[in-house]
Amino acid sequence: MAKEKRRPGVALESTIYAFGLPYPKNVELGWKLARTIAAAGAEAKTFAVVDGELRAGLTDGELDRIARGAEGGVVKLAASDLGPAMALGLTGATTVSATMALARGAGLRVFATGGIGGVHRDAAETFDESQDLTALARYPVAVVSAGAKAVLDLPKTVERLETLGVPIVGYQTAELPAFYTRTSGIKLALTVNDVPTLARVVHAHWRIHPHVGLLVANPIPVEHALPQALIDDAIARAIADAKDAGVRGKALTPFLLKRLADITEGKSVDANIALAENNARLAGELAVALHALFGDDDGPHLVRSP
Ligand code: PSU
Ligand code: MN
Repeated sequence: MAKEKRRPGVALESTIYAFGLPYPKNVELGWKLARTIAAAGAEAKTFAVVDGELRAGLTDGELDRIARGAEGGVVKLAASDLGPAMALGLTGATTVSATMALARGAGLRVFATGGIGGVHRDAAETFDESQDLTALARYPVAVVSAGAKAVLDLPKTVERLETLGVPIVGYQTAELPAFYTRTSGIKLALTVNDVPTLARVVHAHWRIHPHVGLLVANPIPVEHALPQALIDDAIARAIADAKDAGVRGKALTPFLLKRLADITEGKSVDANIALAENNARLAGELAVALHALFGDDDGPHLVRSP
């Protein structure tokens, strides 16, 4: 069979729908992200596991089923959960790590999400660090996100990415964005201001490190950013509530996002939707620009001898 020609495409995760946003706003966001990516000239593919089958692209019915989350028997899948989920016929939403693990196999180099997982604030005691971090070091995908979720310890998250050798590229920002807000006080070593330059950075990175991902940090649009005091207070309350309720591990991130939505009366949900859309737009543009640089050529171009 002739090798299928690659087309610019963007991977989307499904945990943001199943465990990050309320129904039916999550389904509507799924449709919206697909339209945004199409408008940029690329094709969106949402990843999930449906009855044990790996999917790159979901029907409307499947998206709806995934978006109902735990109530519909949907489980949360990190990269390490994929094999067991296939073998056992589970239906699950893919996190950033699981989506990264699958994206290149589906011909996709670019992935849009809201914010990656990272090092939790009490990690010194709990050791709770998201598999998203090791996935970035392991799978060659450019992940466009609004930084890491603000409920995390952002300085530790940045340090861990540095240890893992994952470049963080600020898009039109010199600071790591903090998901609901544009700034974190954490200066980035690398800023690019336009998509062609971003594509050249990603392309050059893969000449040297063909198997390592990148994090593109794209701040929430100014008009959708939440006031710093409002979100700081809400996060402190949500984390205290999680401690009181003894929530840990896989359940922690979904619990915190749900509490933030309640405490902010939906403002965190609106901000999350706005930043996800903003990331989808940049990811679509990046996918098109990278396609022009790579064409169908997916091989590494290593250091040349004189
Ligand atoms: N970003 C969002 N909402 C989310 C997530 C990220 O805006 O729900 C999800 C992603 O799927 C990410 C996961 O991979 O949270 C991280 O979970 P954990 O901390 O358990 O690794
Ligand atoms: Mn965790």
